[in-house]
Amino acid sequence: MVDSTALRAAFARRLSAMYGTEVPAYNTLVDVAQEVNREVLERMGADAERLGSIDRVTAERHGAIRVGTPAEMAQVARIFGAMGMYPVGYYDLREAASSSVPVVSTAFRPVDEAELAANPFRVFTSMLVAGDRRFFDEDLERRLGEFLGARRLFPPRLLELADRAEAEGGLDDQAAEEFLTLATRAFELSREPVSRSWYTELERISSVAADIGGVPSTHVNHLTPRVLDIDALYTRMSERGIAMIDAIQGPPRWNGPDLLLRQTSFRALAEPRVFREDDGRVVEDDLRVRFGEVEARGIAVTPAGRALYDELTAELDAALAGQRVTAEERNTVAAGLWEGRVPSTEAELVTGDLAYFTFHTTGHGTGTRPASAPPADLAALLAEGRVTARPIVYEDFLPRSAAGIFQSNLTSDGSKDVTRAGAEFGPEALAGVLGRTLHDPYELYASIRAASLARVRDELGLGRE
Ligand code: OOG
Ligand code: NI
Repeated sequence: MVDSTALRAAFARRLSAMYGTEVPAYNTLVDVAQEVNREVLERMGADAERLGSIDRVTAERHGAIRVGTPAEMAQVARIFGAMGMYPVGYYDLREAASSSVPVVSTAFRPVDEAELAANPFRVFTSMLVAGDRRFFDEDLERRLGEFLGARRLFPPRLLELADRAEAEGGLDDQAAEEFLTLATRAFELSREPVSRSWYTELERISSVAADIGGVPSTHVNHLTPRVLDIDALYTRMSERGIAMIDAIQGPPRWNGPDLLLRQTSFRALAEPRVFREDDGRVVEDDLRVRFGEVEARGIAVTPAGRALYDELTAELDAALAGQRVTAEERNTVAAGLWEGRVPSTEAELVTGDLAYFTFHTTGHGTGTRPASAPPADLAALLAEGRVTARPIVYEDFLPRSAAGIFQSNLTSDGSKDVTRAGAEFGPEALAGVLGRTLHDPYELYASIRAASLARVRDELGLGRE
């Protein structure tokens, strides 16, 4: 029996091998990330593994895919469900300033602590909102519906195996092999001809819409390795002559713990694609839609921590409004803001309830009362050294960075008619499409924290709260 954890790990490896043959620069990115990770491990020892073992980090990837309809989204949920990946979080990229990205998104990922530790593979998945009048008029919505309704992204056999795997917790060896082969193939770049006029019509509105709705199949948009020092990686990729986007997205490099998520990418590459012209001729041309991204993950923050992050981001924008600054200058201003306002130690993040941690007994009571009963409150337990805190890594995404990633790789500005009202499509609607719970990331982090506190109370004989 190949269980869902093993299916997920194997699928991540196969996608990685497949994407490496399709986009060789991805292999360079993975090589450089691993080189940097080895150096960080040598330099920092055990501290380098504070946010995940080196084995986890080395294997860790996120993918991004884009689908066109609720029916396709529901099928994706079944395929990932087979691999123990469930929808977490809601991202509305339509709202991103001035951008023409007519999608809403979620991330499929494991939700349990042990599953995340075994293999945290996650896939950022976006769905076109064809009913949004800021982007598509009624006629185009109808034609999109016809085009998308006529294509089949996932063969019935793949979906059947997915359902079986989810119901039974895995597949036998032969069925697992078939499932993995079909699932990987579904995300390969297709050689099927793309209608030039249809693609171009959609591209005028949004290159993301064209990438999704202009082609008869789907594909991985990018696959992202994790790196322990993204600043070092950025410099090294540039030295290798790979054109990176201007900046590292997310929190700045600063003098304190890594929080949330920092990401950067290299620019979309021209890839050969087959087109059918209006006169019926089939020609080879190229498209720039796929790219390589890399990320450094930090500690998950609580709602209060996130509010602080958003506030500092808004202040940074205000401070730099109308100025042309380099990425380095921007980082300096951001780091300055952070240093005054964000605690620079994990201990203060714990006491300020700004970030998520798990708690563990240390087996000793240093401090002043080694033989006495442990104090009941967490702050005292930490102060006495009876309990230690370990950070919980951020497993999710940042909408602004996601918008930035989309944006930096669009080939056309597209057009968005902001005078029209957008279509309502919130988290409840997305959950309805998925036919499953759309998990709230904060609740997941909080429950991992709560489970660790319950263990601490048991181990110290403190009784339940
Ligand atoms: C997804 C962009 C978002 C991230 O890492 O924030 C994303 C896409 O381009 O389809 O992958
Ligand atoms: Ni990404």
